[in-house]
Amino acid sequence: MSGTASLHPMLVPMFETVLQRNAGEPEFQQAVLEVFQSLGPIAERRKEYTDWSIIKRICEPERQIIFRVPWVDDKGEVHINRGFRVEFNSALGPYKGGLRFHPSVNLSIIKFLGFEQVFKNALTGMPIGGGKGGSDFDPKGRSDNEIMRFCQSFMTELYRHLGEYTDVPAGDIGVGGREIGYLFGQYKRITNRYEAGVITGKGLTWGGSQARKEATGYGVVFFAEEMLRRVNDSFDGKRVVVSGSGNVAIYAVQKATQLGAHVVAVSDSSGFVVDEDGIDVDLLVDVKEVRRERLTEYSAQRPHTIYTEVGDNSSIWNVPCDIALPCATQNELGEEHARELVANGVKLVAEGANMPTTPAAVHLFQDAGVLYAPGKASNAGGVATSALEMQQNASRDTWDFETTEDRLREIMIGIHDECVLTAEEFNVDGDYVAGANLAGFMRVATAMSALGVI
Ligand code: NDP
Ligand code: 2IT
Repeated sequence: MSGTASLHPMLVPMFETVLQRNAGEPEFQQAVLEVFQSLGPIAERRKEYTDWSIIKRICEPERQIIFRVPWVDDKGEVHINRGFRVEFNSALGPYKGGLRFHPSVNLSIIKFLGFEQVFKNALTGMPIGGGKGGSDFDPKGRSDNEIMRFCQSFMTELYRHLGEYTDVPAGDIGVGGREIGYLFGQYKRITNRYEAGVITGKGLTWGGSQARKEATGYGVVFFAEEMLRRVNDSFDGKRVVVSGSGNVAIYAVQKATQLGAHVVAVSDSSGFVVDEDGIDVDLLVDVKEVRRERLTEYSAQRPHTIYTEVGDNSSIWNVPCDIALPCATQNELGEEHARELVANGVKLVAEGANMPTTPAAVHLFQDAGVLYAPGKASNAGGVATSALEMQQNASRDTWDFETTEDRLREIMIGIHDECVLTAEEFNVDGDYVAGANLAGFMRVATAMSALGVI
C-alpha cells in the first residue's frame, strides 16, 4: 500500500502486521495508515507514549461479533442478512458508535468506522469508548413493517452484547429515528428493562435528546466556523456545496444557511441538484426525511434547479464553491474531484461523513493550502450529543434545545482548539489531521497505559 514510506521506522513492521492480519480489508487498512502517518512525532517528543505495544493493541478490536439476521418480507419470502458489531476499544468508557444499514457493509467497513470512532470519541473528552456495527441490509424500497421486522431480528441477537455500561449503539447511514425506535423497542421487550441509556438517537418523547438529530451537521458547521474564525473569516456570504442529503447533510445545510452562507448543491447516490436560489431546507426535510423520496423530487418542486445524474464526468464536486462539506460516505471525494475543487477556488473542506476524502485528495488539499478538517474531528458533534443524551438518561433529566446546542457548540470549539494546540505542540501548525490524530491517540493511550495490558 502506498504511503508507508512516510511512516516512522518503528511503525513500518506494525503496519505490515496490520496488512497481513487484516488482508482484504482496504478501508480498515486505509484508516489505520492515515493515523499511523501522524504518529511519528510522538517518538521524538513524547517518549511516554512510545510504549509501542499500545499501538499494536489499539489496532486490534477488543471483540468482533458477526451474526445471522433472518427476516421475512411482506410477500412471505425469507431473507438472510449479516449483522456486525465491532467493539473496538473501551479504555475511556462503554463502546459507543452507530449502526449502518447499507448493502455495501462488510467487516472492513465496520472496522474502519470503529477504529475512527475510538479517536473521535476520545477527542470529545467524554467518557465513551469506540465501536461500530450494522448490516448489509438494504432499507431502500422496504415497507415500514419490513424495516421493523429486520430491526427486531437484528436486535434479537445483538441485545446480549449491549448495555448502558457495556455498548451503546446509535444511528449511521440507513439508521435514523424510525430504526432506533424499533431497535430500542425490541431491546426493551427482550430484557424487560426501560434502559434508555442503551441506545442513542431516541425520539424526544421516549428518552431522546434535543438537538441530537441536528448535532452532526450542526457540529461540522460549528467546527468549520472556528477554522474560518482562526483566519479572520466567516460563513457569511460563502458559496457552500454539501454532498449527501441524509441526516448529516440536511442539518449542515440548515446551520450553514443560518450563518449566512449560500448553500447551492446537495446530492444522493443517484445525482446532485444545483439550486442557485439556495437549498430550501424545509423542502429538503420534507422530501428526504418525511417522504423518503429521491432528490429528483426536490428538483421537480423547484423548476429553476438543475438535476444531474452522477456519472464518470459529472459529480457534485464540479460545482464551484468556497466551502465543501462532504456528508455522504467514505471515499466519495477523490483526487480528480479535489483538483477540480482547488481549480474552482475552494478555501475550506470539513468532513461530515467518515473518511469521505481519499488520501490523495487530502494531500492535494493540504499542498494547495486549503483548510481541511478530518471527520474524526469535524463530525464528532453527533456522538458528543449522544453522550449528552446518555447523561440526560442517567440523571433522568431533559434539557432544552438551546442548552443542548450550546453544549454542542462548546464541545466543537474545544475539539477545534485541541487539534490546533496539539498541531502547534508537534510543530505541524494548521495541520488538523495530525492535530486530531495525535490528540485522540494520546488520550486513549494514557488510559490504556493506566489500565495495564488487557
Ligand atoms: P443517511 O443515511 O441519513 O444519509 C446518507 C446520505 O449519503 C444519503 O444522501 C445517501 O444517498 C448518501 N450515500 C450513502 N451511501 C452512498 C454511496 N455509497 N454513494 C453515494 N452516496 C451515498 O446517513 P447519515 O447522514 O447519518 O451519514 C452520512 C455520513 O456521515 C456517513 O459517512 C456516516 O458515517 C457519517 N456520520 C454520521 C453521523 C450521524 O450521527 N448520523 C455522525 C458522524 C458521521 P442515497 O439516499 O441515495 O443512498
Ligand atoms: O460516526 C458517528 O460518529 C456516528 N454515526 C454517531 C455515533 C453515535 O454513537 O452517536
